Amino acid sequence: MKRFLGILTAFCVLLTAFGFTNLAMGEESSTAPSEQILQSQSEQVLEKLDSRRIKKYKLPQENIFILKQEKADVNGDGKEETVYFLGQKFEDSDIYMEHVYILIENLKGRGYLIKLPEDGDGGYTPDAVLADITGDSVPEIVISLPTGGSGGIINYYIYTAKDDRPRLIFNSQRDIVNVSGNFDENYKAKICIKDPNGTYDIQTLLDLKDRKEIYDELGLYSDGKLQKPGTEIMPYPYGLINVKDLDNDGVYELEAYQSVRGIAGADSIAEIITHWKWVDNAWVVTRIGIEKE
Ligand SMILES: [Ca+2]
Ligand SMILES: [Ca+2]
Repeated sequence: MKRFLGILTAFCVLLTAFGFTNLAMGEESSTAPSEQILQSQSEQVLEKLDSRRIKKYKLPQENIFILKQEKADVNGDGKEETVYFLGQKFEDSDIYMEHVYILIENLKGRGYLIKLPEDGDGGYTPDAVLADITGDSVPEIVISLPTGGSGGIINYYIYTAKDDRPRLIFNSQRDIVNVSGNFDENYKAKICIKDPNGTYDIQTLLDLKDRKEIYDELGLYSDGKLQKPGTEIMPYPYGLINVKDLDNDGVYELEAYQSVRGIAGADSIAEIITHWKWVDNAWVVTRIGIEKE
């Protein structure tokens, strides 16, 4: 069996190991995979899941590959389970996984399949890491699914399998701050950010004078006068989430990045960085930062 080699970075695709990146405390997370990694993964030969398990767990008959597997106590019973991260692709040469699944099986061979939300269960170079985010010393399963579009959008899901009751506790399409805003007079953009709990209600004006030439050319402004009042900015979903112990309490939090675009997709005006912490069975936003691009 191919084993976890101990290369420990969050959301960094492991080139040679099939094991999960099991995030133990004290290790640093890193940034998104590069083009080089995409290429390497396409050359990687993935093992197919055996037909016995495919039948047993009612998986699709065709092309179910083991993307990663790792032994870890994910249900908290004190014994290790085997956690399989599975992907279905239509051609062996594809790097796009149409669907990904989690399969958890105990040492006696009893197990169950976790299906991801159907509207976002595929991706390029999907990855999974194990990390305790809820603070009970039982690791959660953190899945990243790059959508492959020009926006660099990545879907993230976090599952707990505590007591063998699998539950989706983080869904990047749902657990995200609300961002809105529009262009304002004098090459400025107003950005409003609200978190789901209503703790933050931020309004800020972003100075975009450095884009004067292009905005004038596109007819958005003329000598600082907004020509198309009400032109909205375009907040994007997450482009990256790092799993990190941000407050040094021995439990992981999420450091999430989402881009804000201006007049067009290529006009990246700001990056919003939010910190998410699991407290008393719910997500709490503990910080919101805005960086001008
Ligand atoms: Ca946990
Ligand atoms: Ca922490």
